[in-house]
Amino acid sequence: LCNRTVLVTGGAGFVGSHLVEALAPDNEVRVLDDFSTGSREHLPDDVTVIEGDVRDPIALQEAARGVDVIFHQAAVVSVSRTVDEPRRSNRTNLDAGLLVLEQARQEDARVVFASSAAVYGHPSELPVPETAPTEPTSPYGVQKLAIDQYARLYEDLYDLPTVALRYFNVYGPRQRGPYSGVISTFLEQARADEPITIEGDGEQTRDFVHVSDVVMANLRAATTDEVGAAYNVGTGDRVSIEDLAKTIRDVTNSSSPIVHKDPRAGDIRHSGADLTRATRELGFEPRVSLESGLRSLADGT
Ligand code: UD2
Repeated sequence: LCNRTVLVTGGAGFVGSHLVEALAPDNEVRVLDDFSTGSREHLPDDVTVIEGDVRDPIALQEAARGVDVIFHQAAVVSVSRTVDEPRRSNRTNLDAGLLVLEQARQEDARVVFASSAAVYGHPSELPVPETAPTEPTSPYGVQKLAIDQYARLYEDLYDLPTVALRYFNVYGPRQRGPYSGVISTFLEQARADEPITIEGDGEQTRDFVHVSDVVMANLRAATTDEVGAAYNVGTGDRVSIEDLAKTIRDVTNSSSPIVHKDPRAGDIRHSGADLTRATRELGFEPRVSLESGLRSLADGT
């Protein structure tokens, strides 16, 4: 993407900041972020920062004025927080998403949405294609599914170009904090030579996709003609949490023991993306293998 004016909501966050970094050299980039979890340190100097809440129509209007593309990454990403606070999280994850769509209509801008594998709940088949039944198991999944469907509908009803990207388990640099995902948790534990804590038997599997590949999917989504659709963003490979723990211990040369605790309530057993549609219609092909992604994380490169 080049010579465009773009808005990244949640641009100071984990995925958002990597996207901003990729866009900034060739585009005029604006970031709307409330810095509740994101950080200014992640942002290049030449981006315009609007500090504000995506739920605030005035802030959004200012941020979106004249843009060609909105990458909507702002969200409450903690699944457990959405379980504790379904209405509050709904305002950020769904109401704000609708506001983004309305603003995009005003500006005639394309919208690329961060959706989630959470829309599938317990997948009915593996790998799971976009056409599989959607039965979320958390408010988070319901909120992401609703916005994913609104995105499609806005293309249908108003001819607004929209794309929803259903992220699987994203990992990479800058992911940290209590809700940040198993890879960053295991890495911290391994580095400190503390026990690596597997929840449950460790036989559950996930499709871990490197944040640089998620950025690539967003860039493709910004130009594809195949709009009004949702695409899986994963790798197509699944790894068990037990194997993940061992690999992380190896790449960090850690002497951490691997221990098991109680399984997480409502945990999804297996999750993996069918990339047929994303490959065919977006030209999306993930490049970073889990092994090399983990190695570079461990080396800090
Ligand atoms: C991911 C997404 C979430 C949502 C969901 C949809 C992340 C960080 N979260 O949740 O936003 O899209 O998929 O289904 O990508 N585990 C351990 N030990 C730990 C931490 C986790 O064993 O210290 C296990 C956990 O029980 C689970 C697996 O690792 O089986 C992955 O956990 P996660 O929180 O990284 O991600 P997930 O798949 O629950």
